[in-house]
Amino acid sequence: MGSFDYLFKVLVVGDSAVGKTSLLNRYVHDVFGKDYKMTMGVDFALKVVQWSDAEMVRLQLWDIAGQERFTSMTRLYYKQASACIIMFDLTNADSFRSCQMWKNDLDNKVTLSNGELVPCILLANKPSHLFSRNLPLTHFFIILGQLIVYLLLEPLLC
Ligand SMILES: Nc1nc2c(ncn2[C@@H]2O[C@H](COP(=O)(O)OP(=O)(O)OP(=O)(O)O)[C@@H](O)[C@H]2O)c(=O)[nH]1
Ligand SMILES: [Mg+2]
Repeated sequence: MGSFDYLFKVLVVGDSAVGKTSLLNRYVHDVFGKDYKMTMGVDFALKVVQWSDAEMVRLQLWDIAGQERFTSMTRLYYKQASACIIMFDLTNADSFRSCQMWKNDLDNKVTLSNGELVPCILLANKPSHLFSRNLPLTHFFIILGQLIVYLLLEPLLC
């Protein structure tokens, strides 16, 4: 039986401090640091996943800085992306509102080789933070409501 090697370039985008670097550090190196050190431009990590006996998946994970000052530079790295994770922080409503901007920005800069939009998932981060910071439950429901409205309207907007 032949073996197959797949390579996917995955972008991770979202506002500053939502936890993009932390997610990748956990996924690739299994470490988590409490201190915040902003990403300067772009970082890169590689994760090899043995998908099946015959299939190996190589994930090129591109950690895109959320700080606006890096915008013009980081967009150069969107080229040839296969997929994208758009992240927000559950305790930061602005970071959720920005997800639409990140999605539009991505769609304006890059498409798949067949012209289709790059597939994205929306990732809500810091659930533990939500409870440890004792935020009012209304905060959570506001974000949940916005998410539901977005999911209902999104097909109409495409
Ligand atoms: N409680 C909690 N804190 C988190 C989580 N993920 C990240 N953090 C913290 O959030 C802060 C920012 O995380 P980063 O991963 O550096 O954020 P970033 O999105 O890479 O930020 P930029 O590089 O500026 O774009 C750090 O202090 C992390 O320890 C999480 O799931 N839960
Ligand atoms: Mg970072």
